[in-house]
Amino acid sequence: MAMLQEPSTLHDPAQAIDPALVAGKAVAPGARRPAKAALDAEQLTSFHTNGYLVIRNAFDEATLNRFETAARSHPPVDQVVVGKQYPAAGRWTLARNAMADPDLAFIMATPEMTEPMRAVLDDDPKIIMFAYYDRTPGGAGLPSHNDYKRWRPIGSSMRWAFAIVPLCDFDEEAGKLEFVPGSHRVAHSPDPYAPVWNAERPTPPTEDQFIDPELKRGDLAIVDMHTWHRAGMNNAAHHRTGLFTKWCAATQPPATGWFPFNDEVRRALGPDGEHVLGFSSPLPITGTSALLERLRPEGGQVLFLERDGKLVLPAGPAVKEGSIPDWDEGNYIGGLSDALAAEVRTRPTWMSYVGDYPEGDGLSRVYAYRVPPHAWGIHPKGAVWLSAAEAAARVDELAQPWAADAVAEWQRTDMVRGKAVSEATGRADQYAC
Ligand SMILES: O=C(O)CCC(=O)C(=O)O
Ligand SMILES: [Fe+2]
Repeated sequence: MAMLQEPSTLHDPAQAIDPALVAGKAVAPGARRPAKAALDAEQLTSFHTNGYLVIRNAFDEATLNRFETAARSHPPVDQVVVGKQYPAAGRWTLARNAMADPDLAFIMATPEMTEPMRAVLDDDPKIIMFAYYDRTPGGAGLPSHNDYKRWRPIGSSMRWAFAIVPLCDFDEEAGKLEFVPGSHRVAHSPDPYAPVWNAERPTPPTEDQFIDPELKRGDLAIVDMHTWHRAGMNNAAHHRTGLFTKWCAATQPPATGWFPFNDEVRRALGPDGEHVLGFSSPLPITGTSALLERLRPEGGQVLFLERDGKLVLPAGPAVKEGSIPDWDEGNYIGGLSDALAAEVRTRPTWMSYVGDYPEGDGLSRVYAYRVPPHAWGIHPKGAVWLSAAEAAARVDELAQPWAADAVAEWQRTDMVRGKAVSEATGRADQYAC
């Protein structure tokens, strides 16, 4: 079967550095063009070799103060800490749509932030999440982990990186943030049967492999999606605070779909900055739809169901699954998968986000799966399999007028997609499928 892309070498330190990239290429319309290259070749090589890079004093005091003053004016309680009230010992966050304050959001659109991210991602950088973390005195640290998570909107892109700005020194007292150099080398390979990519299971590091990068207030730490890290507990008398952000390559969206930011967050980024947000909408996501594709010699065909003279995509609800108590939302694969099992008697082992399309008073989040040739197959009553061109030609018969566009979007060959799973599947195996 033809491969749509060559195997990725993002995590291969030997990858050639594109000189145009170092010069800051591909600045999107409306993006601020940096006065000089964001990262030099040595910094880029260091990021790809070690899986992290620290830019010292990346932000000036005026910028840090503006963000910090705004953060202090909002209680960092966007995430409930069960049985506790701020500022009891714990980790408190200001995140999600609570970031809709220009004095919090502006920092995400500064060239000091976006241009290093553009360089390491080798693409337009898009915000997946941004949060202010406040680990109060006595707050517990985090054990060794990596954050590539197939069930999370903030972890399932195939190319993303953390960008962290400490607002105090992350030292022995306040709690270090430590990395394992080289632990990001997780092979990515194209799935043999579908236009999606697979990440290998990582080898967990041992505790003696961590190094302390000695992060200080105002530094920018950029950390690869697969790099193992751990955080110490806060033994200081002061709060351990910082800006924690995740960015993905524009052509490699989260496989679960984006965290649904509202338009206030987009507006808070300002007219010159709003393009850096991966997704926002004033409409809620109220449903899901599936593109179940089979491959024929003439190309991909997607399953429609003939219902009352119309051609309908198999659909489901948009259920907040809650099988894993993470704070992000946007992964609706669990409910869609249950609906597919009921309606067409199949339960795809993974699904991949395609887009969000208007339906009723909200949006339908669309996921795709390609049925492999060795599958038993999907043969529901009223099945009509259409190519993108056939769907476009029969648009008057489509119950969802956008369905042909969604098929064409799924069949684009310039995107790199991952395999997302429901939270329940991720719970059973973090590296499932
Ligand atoms: O608290 C820290 O410094 C680390 C945070 C972290 O690992 C995470 O948010 O994934
Ligand atoms: Fe983490």
